[in-house]
Amino acid sequence: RDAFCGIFTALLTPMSEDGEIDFPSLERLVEHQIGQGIRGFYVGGSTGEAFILTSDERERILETVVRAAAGRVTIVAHVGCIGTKESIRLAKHAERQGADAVSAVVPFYYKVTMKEIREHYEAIMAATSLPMIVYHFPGATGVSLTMDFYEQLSRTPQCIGVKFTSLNLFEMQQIRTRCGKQFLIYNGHDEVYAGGASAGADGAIGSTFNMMPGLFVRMHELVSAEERPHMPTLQALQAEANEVIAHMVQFDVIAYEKYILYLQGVLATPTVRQPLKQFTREERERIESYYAQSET
Ligand code: HMN
Repeated sequence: RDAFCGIFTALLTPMSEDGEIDFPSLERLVEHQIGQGIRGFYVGGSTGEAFILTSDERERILETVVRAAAGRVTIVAHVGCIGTKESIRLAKHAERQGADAVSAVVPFYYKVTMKEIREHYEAIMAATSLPMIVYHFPGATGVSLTMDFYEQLSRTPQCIGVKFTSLNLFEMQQIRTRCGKQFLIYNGHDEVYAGGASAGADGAIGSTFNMMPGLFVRMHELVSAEERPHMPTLQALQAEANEVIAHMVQFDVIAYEKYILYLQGVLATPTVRQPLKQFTREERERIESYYAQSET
């Protein structure tokens, strides 16, 4: 269980200027992250631009990350697609590659009921022996999962938890109560990590950990310590992270994080894939002058 608690970086997918995957930068990003205390990687999620990659690309990204991480951290492969068949294909590939768990976004676009959604997860689980982490992101999928859904799925030992990307911490707390202590909850909105931890989250999966893993690793240490966390320190760390996040959300999350890692020399280019918006020169200058100001 320990291997699944903690800070998981939702990895970006570095790209070259023509929008093709930049594997050397991906390896550099993996290396840059490991050693900063993260527990693992969430590979090929929203931050990884999964839904605008081909399945072959998703497979090659996972292979690269597994190879580069070389057993040093836990690997969760996001295999979710809007269809069950393709999700199963990716899940089987993840198992062959040696991922530690799979995760799948709630199927979106076609309107199905909780029953079909549950059967979708059951079919993916039946296809491999890997643990499953449900990916709940109502803001993107438009699907709100019910408490009965969580409770039923959590009775299947193979379904080990949920990545909860919502600001509704009341609902997060209810999942904790309804599904029991064993069921892992990952906070998904980095700006409320400290709140999510007090609502019962065992860890977090987030995109901003690409840019600032250390802050969240420190917060995780504070909230997991035996004694009561030092609240002023916890609040100050969350405030520090949120200052960056408040600036970032005025732009686009993925492009912003790539741009910062590009400035830091980790990525070779800050390119995102079409149809995502590339930053204009004016936007780049605004970001650079913000950081130049905060350094002075
Ligand atoms: C993933 O699947 O890649 C992520 O874990 C997504 C993650 O939950 C992020 N959500 C979005 O980008 C919509 C957050 O880290 C988010 O970027 C952050 O909380 C800022 O809003």
